[in-house]
Amino acid sequence: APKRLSYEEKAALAKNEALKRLYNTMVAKKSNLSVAMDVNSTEKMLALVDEIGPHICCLKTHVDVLDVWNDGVAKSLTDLAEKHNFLIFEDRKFADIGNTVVSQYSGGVYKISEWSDIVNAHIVPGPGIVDGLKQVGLGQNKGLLLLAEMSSAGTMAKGSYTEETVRVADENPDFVIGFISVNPNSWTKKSKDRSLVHMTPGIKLQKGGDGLGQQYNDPKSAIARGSDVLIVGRGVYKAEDPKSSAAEYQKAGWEAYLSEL
Ligand code: BMP
Repeated sequence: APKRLSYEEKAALAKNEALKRLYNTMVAKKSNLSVAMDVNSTEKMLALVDEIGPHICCLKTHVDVLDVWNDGVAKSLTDLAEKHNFLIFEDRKFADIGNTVVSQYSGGVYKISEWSDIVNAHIVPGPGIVDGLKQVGLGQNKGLLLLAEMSSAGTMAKGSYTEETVRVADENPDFVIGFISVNPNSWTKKSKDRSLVHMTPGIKLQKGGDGLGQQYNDPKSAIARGSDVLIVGRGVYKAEDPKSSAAEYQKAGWEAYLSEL
């Protein structure tokens, strides 16, 4: 098998500004941790992000679960991103035709393209969804992740569907920066582009599930399966001490990465 590339090597190969920035941030902070701060209170979300900010390379948001949203909240978020040096990934999971996602990405109440660096999309509609999102995001140096696999039980994103995401990514090297994936080593062999990032949700130090389909892997096994960035939600924000939990996941993820090189 070809040797695994370091984050520095991937940064050097990256064709997209946001992707380069992500790898450079990971190297600078020694962090491959992305926290999913899925709390409903905007006030609590901002306070927790300020606490755990030093430990993450990327904040994953679900803007539509927050109880308050306005341009001031967006500004607070981007200020925190600058203060702690992390990227913002809005986990919007776009899934519509190109023309509709143009508006969903740039307009509405959330104006996602104004404050996020990275968004993601399902390829269910076909490649037109990438063309639409690219129309908005490329000129602003944004990046797009494709959902190649999901962490939930019974996911239909598998087999030829997963492989199709590789084809769509290879056709859009300027804008598609990688994948949401769970077991990338099992299907990425055909990918030409070794700069692409694999971001993996469903990570917890204690394996198990949540009673609603989530299936957890630990940091070490996720990295061994080819993941680059570990996404942790409840493992951090439900912990008694979110900051020390984030530090623990940062250390576990980074040691797992170093042991793979
Ligand atoms: P938690 O670690 O609390 O289970 O949170 C996982 C996060 O990752 C959630 O924000 C969820 O929406 C997201 N996610 C996931 O769990 N599985 C996927 O396949 C894709 C996701 O975006």
